[in-house]
Amino acid sequence: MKLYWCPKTRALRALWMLEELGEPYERVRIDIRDPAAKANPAFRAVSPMGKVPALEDGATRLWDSGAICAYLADQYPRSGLAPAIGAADRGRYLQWLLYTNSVIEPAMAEKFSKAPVSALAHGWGSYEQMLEVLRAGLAEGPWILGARFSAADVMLGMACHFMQQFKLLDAEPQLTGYADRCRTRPAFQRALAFEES
Ligand SMILES: N[C@@H](CCC(=O)N[C@@H](CS)C(=O)NCC(=O)O)C(=O)O
Repeated sequence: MKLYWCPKTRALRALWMLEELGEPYERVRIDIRDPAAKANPAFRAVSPMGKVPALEDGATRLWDSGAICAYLADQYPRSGLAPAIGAADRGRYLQWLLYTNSVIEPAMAEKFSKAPVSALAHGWGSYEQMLEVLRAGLAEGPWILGARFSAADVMLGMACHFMQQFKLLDAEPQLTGYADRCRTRPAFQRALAFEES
């Protein structure tokens, strides 16, 4: 497998996921702020929008962090990072796996661009609703599926990590506690170390 990535981007989600997975992979660094690097044809064949993370696994090409986490967890089931199809918590897993890109990110973009909120019409409701539902989902913990860590925690945990870094969770002890737990995972620490190398 080949991961196209760039430090200080959403690619950290895929890096953490691959480190949790423990399968061999190659990291290809693409500076997305450099137009020449972004135009790299091998990269663009995997990532048509020129975005990171992007993953190549044989003939499979993915260019979205959520899709990459979903794919890896299912493709490598021995990692135990996804409940199997038919398992009782499969539905809950899928719901939360998609929450970061379908609800957290658009709600944040709306809030910080000061775009008009239309909680009824927009699939992500509102920023406040997004936080309230996430809090409720994590009420039992320690992970979003309870005792079991999964790829859904990679997506949600990284979202909380970034929100905390941007000082958006100062009044959210439950969500900062979750981000802290995520950061203690050795795979998270390894992914972070690649960013700094
Ligand atoms: N939905 C995508 C978004 C990826 C994305 O927007 N990545 C940004 C970096 S955080 C990027 O590559 N931007 C470069 C560009 O659009 O030119 C995902 O979750 O992977």
